Amino acid sequence: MIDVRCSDEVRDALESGGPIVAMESTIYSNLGLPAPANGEALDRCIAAIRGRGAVPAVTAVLDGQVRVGLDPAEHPLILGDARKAAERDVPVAVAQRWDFGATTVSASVAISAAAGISVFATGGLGGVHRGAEVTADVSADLDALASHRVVSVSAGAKAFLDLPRTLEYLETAGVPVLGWQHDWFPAFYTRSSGLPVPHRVETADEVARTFANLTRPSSGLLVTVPIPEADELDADELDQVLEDALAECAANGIVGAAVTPFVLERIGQATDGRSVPANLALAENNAGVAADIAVAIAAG
Ligand code: PSU
Ligand code: MN
Repeated sequence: MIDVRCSDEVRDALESGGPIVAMESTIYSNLGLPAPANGEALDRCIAAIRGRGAVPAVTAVLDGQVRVGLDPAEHPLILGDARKAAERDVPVAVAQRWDFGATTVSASVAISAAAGISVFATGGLGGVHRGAEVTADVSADLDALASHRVVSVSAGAKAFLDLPRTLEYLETAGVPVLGWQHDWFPAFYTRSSGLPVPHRVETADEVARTFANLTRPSSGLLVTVPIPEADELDADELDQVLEDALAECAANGIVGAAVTPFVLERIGQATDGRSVPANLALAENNAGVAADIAVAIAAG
């Protein structure tokens, strides 16, 4: 099993059974948000988690070490150039002593489970890519949700993915999908994809009770939180941007792990930066909801 180095604060919380919210590092690196929004996102998510009574625990591979919980002085290390580390890359990043392996959702969920952390917050989840019937491009995030006993909180998944198939995958994999005070699966920048969520929940206690009653010893659940109304973007405008970005990927042979960072960059450019504040707002909102859930789980 992987050897995880926790910060003192995270270790203390683990020992006392206190609430902890794990975070990924890809969204804060150059593969996720542009500077300086990435640093602001990190600060706001951490503040949201602390403000709701939980301990934030950023995950990353630094200098070949799997880390959970960073000292603020170390934050600059995750705001720059990164190598993307999905779950399967983590052992390689350790063996080869990568300077900075930026954890995706799948890596973060796996590391959370290894550390004994029950709740993880992110912005958007990876999923089944459009055209996956040909490319077989299905994010490892989905398998990780099915394989580790962790609650993941996200604003659904971006509309450049195949959202109906993403929901089908989660159903097949036995992952409960709970809509946070909302009936629809969110599409990241927009509150609704038009697809209903299988179940709606109103409170963190409901999530905690669902988590306590999962039927499998090591599978997780997904809580989908819609972006706050005031921060939502226009769906029609985004559709066009996504079509164009995906066509550009196809034309330039951009495939596999490179697709998501490429499309994210194009969305940022095409929406003239308006996608960035929206991304920050939803990530911060998710972090707060995740903290409430962690508090409810810790209260047992
Ligand atoms: N979706 C976003 N922003 C992101 C990602 C996804 O809106 O930064 C990142 C997350 O780290 C996610 C990863 O786990 O991309 C999924 O990549 P892939 O599609 O290659 O599995
Ligand atoms: Mn992929």
